[in-house]
Amino acid sequence: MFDNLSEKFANAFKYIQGKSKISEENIEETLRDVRTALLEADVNFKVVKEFVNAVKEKSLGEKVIKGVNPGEQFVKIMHDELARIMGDANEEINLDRPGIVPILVVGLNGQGKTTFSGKLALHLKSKKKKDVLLVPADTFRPAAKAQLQTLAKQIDVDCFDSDLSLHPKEIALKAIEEAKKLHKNVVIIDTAGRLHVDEELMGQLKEVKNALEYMNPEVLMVADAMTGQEAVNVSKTFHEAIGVTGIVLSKMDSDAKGGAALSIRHVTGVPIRYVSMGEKMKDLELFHPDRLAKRILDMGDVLSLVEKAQENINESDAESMMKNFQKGKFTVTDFLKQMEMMNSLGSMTSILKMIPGMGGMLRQIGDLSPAEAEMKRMKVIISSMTQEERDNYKVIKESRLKRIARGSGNSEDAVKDFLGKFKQMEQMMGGLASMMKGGGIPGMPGMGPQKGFRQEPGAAPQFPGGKQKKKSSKGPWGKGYF
Ligand SMILES: Nc1nc2c(ncn2[C@@H]2O[C@H](COP(=O)(O)OP(=O)(O)O)[C@@H](O)[C@H]2O)c(=O)[nH]1
Ligand SMILES: [Mg+2]
Repeated sequence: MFDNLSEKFANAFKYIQGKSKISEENIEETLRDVRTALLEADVNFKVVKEFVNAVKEKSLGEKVIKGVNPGEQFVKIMHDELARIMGDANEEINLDRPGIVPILVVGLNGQGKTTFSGKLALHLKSKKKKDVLLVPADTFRPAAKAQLQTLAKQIDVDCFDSDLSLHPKEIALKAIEEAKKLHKNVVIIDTAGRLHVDEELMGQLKEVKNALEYMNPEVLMVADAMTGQEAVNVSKTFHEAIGVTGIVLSKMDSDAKGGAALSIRHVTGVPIRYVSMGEKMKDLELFHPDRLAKRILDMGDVLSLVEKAQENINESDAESMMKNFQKGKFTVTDFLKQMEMMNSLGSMTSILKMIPGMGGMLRQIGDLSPAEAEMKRMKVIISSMTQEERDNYKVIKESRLKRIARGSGNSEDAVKDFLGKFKQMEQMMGGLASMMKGGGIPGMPGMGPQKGFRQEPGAAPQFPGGKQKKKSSKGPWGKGYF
């Protein structure tokens, strides 16, 4: 998502890089390309026009700041304007009020309403410590009830046993009664959709909303980001017909061009509150316009990365790894844990994009999927290793090697290859650990020995534990284990 836009913006900025001052003439080409890029990303044309005008006005009006070049200044203005059209700060729904908060989830068919209902329930339960009741009220597609029940079970949240022969309004009212008995804080009602906006659907949703009006319900509209301007138009129609209090952009993990995210707030006036980023229940993010603007501009999103790490990484795992690391020990188990930590944060590409400046580099590298496939293969090999082997791979000789190859469905060469790579990693980790103790990174000129340590040019690199090993023709790490 946004890859294309990021790339085109980066190209557009080239025109003003190195200029000493932004002027009417030298900004023209940049603005023209920014405009084209936005239109191609399917951003609403009125939003584009307003955006480009605002950026132009600010760039020309801006005083030259010493030490900041006009290119950087321009990117900052772009960032601020992008964040502004998407809505400035994150506005999550307010649940800190007395009584039960009903949340109606609305939208067309297949947009991701049922999936989002489950994700929101999990988010409110785990992050906000709310007691949630999920309510299937899609009387149009009976299978939707079973779908929601399955999700509810998966995330361990109560699901109301709705009678689908009733009007959704009746279902909602009965569910609220039940929620009161169960002392719930939040009731999430998953409603029916249609293929297209129609009078009947709007009438039905309006009735449900009216019945709950006394409780001040939230109405969250789920819009599929892949449908671009269509999502914007449908949201506008829903808002005008029933009154929507927040928008959820779904399928943001797809290769949607970004038009919906960049226009929907501005066109409808309704804030985007959440972004749905995949089919798993934990794939839900709060919508942060400023962070998204940074991602679009390749400025990275370190805040989100840190948050993700805090949420997903098991502290005791990290601690035990750190202890091993300090001892200069690195086992296959540690390696597996590291890979799992990486995976829990998302795909390699998605993590790297959060690091400032990596977006552009990724575009040059192209596809990272071979590296991800390699990681998967390593995991399969490790899963065929016994604990003893994981703690000390050196016990793996011929017969064990055969068994691991067979068990993991790999060739013996593939297993050897993995062990060879692991040995390199072990040595590197050992080297890092000794450097932390003041030993210097082995084999790396300039990063080597600290003061008081002399090394002859061309001398064998320093290895973990201070031992000198023979230099081999295969570079500083020596030959592979096999
Ligand atoms: N990739 C991706 N797929 C999603 C997302 N949200 C929903 N889906 C998929 O889209 C399809 C329709 O979702 P569903 O929740 O049943 O839509 P509903 O008809 O609006 O309730 C399902 O196959 C979901 O797995 C998302 O954020 N990313
Ligand atoms: Mg559904």
